[in-house]
Amino acid sequence: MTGADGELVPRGLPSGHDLVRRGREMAASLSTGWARYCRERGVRSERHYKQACASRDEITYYINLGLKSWPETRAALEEILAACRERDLRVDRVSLTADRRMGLPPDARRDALEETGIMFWTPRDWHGAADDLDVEPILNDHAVGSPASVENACEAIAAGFGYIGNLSQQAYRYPGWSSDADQMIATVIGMGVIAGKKDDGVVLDSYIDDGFCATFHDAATSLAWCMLHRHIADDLVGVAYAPSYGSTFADPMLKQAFGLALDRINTSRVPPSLVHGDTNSLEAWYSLDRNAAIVTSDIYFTIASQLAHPTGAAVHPTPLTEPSRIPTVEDIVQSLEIGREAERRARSTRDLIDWRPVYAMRDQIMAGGERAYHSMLDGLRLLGVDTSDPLALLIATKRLGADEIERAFGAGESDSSYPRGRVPVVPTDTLRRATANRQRVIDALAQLSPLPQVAGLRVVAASGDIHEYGLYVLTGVLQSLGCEVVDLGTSVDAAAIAAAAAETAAHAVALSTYNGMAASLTRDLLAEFGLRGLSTRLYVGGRLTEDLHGAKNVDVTRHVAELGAVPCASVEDMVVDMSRSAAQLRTC
Ligand code: B12
Repeated sequence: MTGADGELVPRGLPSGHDLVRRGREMAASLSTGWARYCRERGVRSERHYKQACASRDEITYYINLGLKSWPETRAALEEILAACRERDLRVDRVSLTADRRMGLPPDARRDALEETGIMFWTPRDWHGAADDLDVEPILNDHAVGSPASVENACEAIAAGFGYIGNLSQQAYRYPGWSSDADQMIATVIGMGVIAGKKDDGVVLDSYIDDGFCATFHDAATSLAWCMLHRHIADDLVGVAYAPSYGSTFADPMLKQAFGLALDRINTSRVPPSLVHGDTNSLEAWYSLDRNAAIVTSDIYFTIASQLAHPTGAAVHPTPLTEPSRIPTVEDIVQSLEIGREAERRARSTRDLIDWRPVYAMRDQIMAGGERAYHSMLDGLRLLGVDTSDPLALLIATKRLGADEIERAFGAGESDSSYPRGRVPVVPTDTLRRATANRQRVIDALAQLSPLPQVAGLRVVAASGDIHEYGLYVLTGVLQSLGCEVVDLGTSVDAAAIAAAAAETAAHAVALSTYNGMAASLTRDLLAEFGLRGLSTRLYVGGRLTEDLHGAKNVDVTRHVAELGAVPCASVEDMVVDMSRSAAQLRTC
């Protein structure tokens, strides 16, 4: 795949090394803040504190929180910290989950659609996050990797954030931002800024499940991808790079084996940010009891692995309500309580686990990862990419995309019966789960009487944000029923969806949206239809929520319907409606 300019690496790009130099120069005139959490523990940086905890057999805890603003987030954190003190629970670090608009340069933020997550509007917000409370702030989302990499890196360093993410979001697209080259240029300068602060302990964070690794089918490709990022960060830029992982890993053995493989490639010994709790196994239709069983076993094995092989990564017990809402204060405290209990049991059962099968799987992932990594570098070179230039590598891989990277450079044996043309060395949970989800819907539809008749309908399908598993199920099911699907992929703007609907004379449009702005996005998309004189039926699914009139996370299913679209709780809902209205759809 190439960019709009038809190239894998656009002509006339600046040298990546010059950009790194620029970043380092900016760092030289920036003083590094010292967060309260580190001050109170007498350590220079979080990196050093993590190293110390790992050597003391201490487990540290991580939570995610990102309400709309720092004052609102601070109030919630104060409650969480008070509840933790009262119950003697430990919480060390909080990822301030940012709104996607934080990835846009500051002057473009106000005009973009509001999603969920925190916005830092003023330097006071940044400094407040590092100083107001005794918990270490992390900026995982939408900092380095985004078009606002430089601004966000500088603000975060000045305030005293020790881990600044998120290289993995190199893969993301940002609302209204069309230049992937400018996004990657900003990323390389931002990495240079962080590199300039390496001696102060500042670390470039990368949460790998946010990017291509969320969709690789082979754990060996995921490891190879981390090796490539490590090469770019460590060897070419000179920044301390810390990949962390976890939310897409369900199988405890694979999760721990992958963690140990990541540790093996961590040649600079930078403690990873965290091991994230499994979030993807928690599905909306599960009971909380079932979620509790998943979370407990997941965190137990993660802690057991940290006790046996300490890396300094903080652990994260997933809130049980994860599938349905942004976690409340109570949800988070409950998750920490589960974590503490799991830690007690992991400590008292240290000798119960035989790690040898985990080491065997780690070695398989490592061997496949090495092969895929060399194949990536050799293959990129053959495609004319200067593999000694960090910018060229980032832009070329962004343009290739996860699917093509795995097809072209994956380590598995060729086999056309697999979706990416290769037998995975160690299959990811993502592949297994996606295939099962799709099959479940196909089987449910096959039980209906009469059978839905939608063959021949042309459907434009897109995700308005990064979430793509729902889209994968949707497109696969429609194709299996004989529809012609025009799949636009993820992070697609309303204007682009409407343009595709007009160009292809689509009979229907399917929009998947998760980021908490379902009604606004539906309104914008229907307005774009109006501009083009389209009356195409619009189906909307995913997480139909939005903050409305001061109320948080309101279910906007009714609002979506009132706007004139068809809200869907499931793919089955859409197929049944399409089948009923097939005659009408064909005449529109
Ligand atoms: C996986 C995941 C991610 C991954 C996505 C990886 C990927 N490449 O797809 C990552 C980690 C990257 C991610 C990021 C974010 N996420 Co997320 N994520 C999830 C998670 C864990 C699973 C969602 C999922 O894919 N499920 C699997 C699919 C197959 O099942 P499903 O969602 O139920 O979908 C079914 C139906 O809904 C339907 N469907 C879906 N779309 C459509 C469309 C149509 C037309 C139809 C008919 C049907 C349909 O089909 C599916 C088949 O059964 C959920 C929590 C959870 N456990 O559900 C949070 C969740 C959806 N994420 C959330 C958020 C807020 C985010 C972020 C915005 C966080 C942030 N501030 O950065 C970012 C998005 C950033 C961006 N650039 O857009 C929130 C949404 C909250 C809300 N709206 O109320 C959730 C609920 C987590 C939470 N509790 O806070 N996320």
